[in-house]
Formats: sequence, structure tokens, C-alpha cells
Amino acid sequence: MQQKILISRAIFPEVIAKLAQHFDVTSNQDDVLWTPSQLIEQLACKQGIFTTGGERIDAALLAACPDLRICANMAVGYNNFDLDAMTAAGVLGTNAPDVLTETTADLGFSLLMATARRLAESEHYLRAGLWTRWRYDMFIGADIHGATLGILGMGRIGQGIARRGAHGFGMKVIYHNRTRLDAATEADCKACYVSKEELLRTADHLVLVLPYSASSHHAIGAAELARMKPSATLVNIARGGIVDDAALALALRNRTIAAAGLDVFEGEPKVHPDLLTVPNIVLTPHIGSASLPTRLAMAHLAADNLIGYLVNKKALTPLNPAPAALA
Ligand code: 8YV
Repeated sequence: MQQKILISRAIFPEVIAKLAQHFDVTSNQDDVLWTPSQLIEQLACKQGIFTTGGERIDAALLAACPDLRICANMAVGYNNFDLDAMTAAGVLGTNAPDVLTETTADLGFSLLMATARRLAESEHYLRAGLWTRWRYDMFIGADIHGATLGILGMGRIGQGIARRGAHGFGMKVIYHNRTRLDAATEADCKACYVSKEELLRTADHLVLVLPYSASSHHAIGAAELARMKPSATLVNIARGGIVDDAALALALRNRTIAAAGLDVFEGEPKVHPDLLTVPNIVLTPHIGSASLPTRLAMAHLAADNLIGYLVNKKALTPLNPAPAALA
């Protein structure tokens, strides 16, 4: 009997067609946002699910879906997966790393530049018809070239941002990470390892690129913001919840730091109302990986993981040990 899979959100038609060559596919091209119980209903008797990063795969879902064998995320982050529960249930998780590294690093650097040079704030001013004359101090921002770029979380995307800063803009790059990079990678990124304390204290522009977990929840809160320079900027392209958004809004209002650029939010797509009223901020709706070639590559990788595992018994980018029966 043909294996069945569920694609939980709208996705490129060519990727659905590719999956349909191997599976009985149920797709969701109307992009209905299913509740957890609707998702469980849709998943009944299916062996695989194509997720896009927002769908929670937890013990309750796994217990209700005993036929499930693989969850393939079209995202590099996988904090929507309870990997321990998946391993215990014999369900493989896969993510979509590498294919989005450079595109997401581009967005991180774009946000850094827009934040430092106050692009959103000055555009709003112009659109509001307030630009009537030049002034020497109008929208004075911070320099990017030659400044100190701090990176918290130095994985592949963090390294991409470091390279852009060091090689393209002559920035001094410092970073903090759970583990220090090897010397060759540090040299390639021209990056120096520092403590989190020193990173906060000395960065002119701080970019957050660390994965979300219980231990990174509110890694940047009121205390950390207070340690940053009043002239510093902060960019979060990682995950909502890494920054305490209420504390950030207050710091921006009080000018404890100069400005922020956010692509991710606590509880997104809701945005903390105070972030919408502070002027010194650039806001984008989680578009880090949103270029056409990259989103296509991410979708193909998730599809190839489903095909690889369910048809050929080998996933391309597994996150947890493959269940013994299939290994
Ligand atoms: C995804 C992302 O588009 O890959 C990730 O981890 O944050 C983005 O590239 C997003 O997760 C989709 O929900």
C-alpha cells in the first residue's frame, strides 16, 4: 500500500508534485492554520509530515499518531519539535540546514545596516510629509564600516554575518558561543572569541543568531541590555523569546541602547504593542530565508528527507537517531 504523508501548510506546487510521485499526499494549499487537534486529525494513518516550523510536534501528537515515522521541517530551527519525545516514539526529525545560510546572513546584515542608519525611521518621516529641509543632525546614525560587530551564536549563519562584516566592511568581529570555533574558522571569519559580558559591553552592533531553547530564553533581557553601550544596536534574526521584547521596548524608549532590528518576535505573528510604538526600530515579519531560490531549496530538502527516509531508509539531514527498525 502506498505510504501517506501530510503537508501541513501551503507550499510550492512543484514540491507537492515531486512528493506525489512517491506518496499519497494530503496538502493544505488553502493554508488553513490547523489547531493541534485538527493537525492530529489530519495526520491520522499518515507515515510522514512536512512541517514549516510553526507546527508543534509533541508527546500528545505522537501518542495520537502511532503511524507517524518522520517529521521533515522546512526550517533550520526545530524548536517546534520535542526531539526527546520523538526519539522515544521512534519518530525521526529532520531540518533544512545549509541551504539558507547565506540568504539569512544577507538579511541579518541588511537589518544591521537598516538599524544603524535608521532607514525605517527616516522613511516614515519622509512618507509623513515631514521632510521640509536639510539639517546637519537629521537622522544621524552609527557607522557600520570599522565598527565592532558582536555575534551571539556563531553557527553557520553567524559565521556568514561575521564574514560580511569583516571582509566587506572592515569591521572588528567578536563573538560568543557555547563552544569556541577552531582556529581556521576564526581566521576565516576574522573573529575573536570573547565572554558574553565583554560582547555586551563592547559591541557597537550586536547580532543574535543562536538557536532557541530553554537555556537561551531571554538571553537578552533588561540586565543584558543595561550592559550594552547607549550607542549600540541590537539585531535578532534567531527566534522570538531569545530577547525579552518588553524589556527591549523599554530600553529603546529610554535610549539605553540606540536602536534595534527584529525579524523574530515572542509569540509571533503577534508583536509586543510597545515595539510598534517606539521609533528607533526596524521590524520585518520573519523573512530571514525569504528568497525564492532559498525557499525552494528548503522545500526540496524537506521533501528529499521524506523520500529519503520513507522510500530509501536514509534521511539527508536527520536530527535524532533513526529508529532501529529502519536503520
Ligand atoms: C523559516 C527559519 O522560514 O529556518 C528557520 O529556522 O526561521 C526560517 O527560515 C521559518 O522557520 C518558517 O517558520
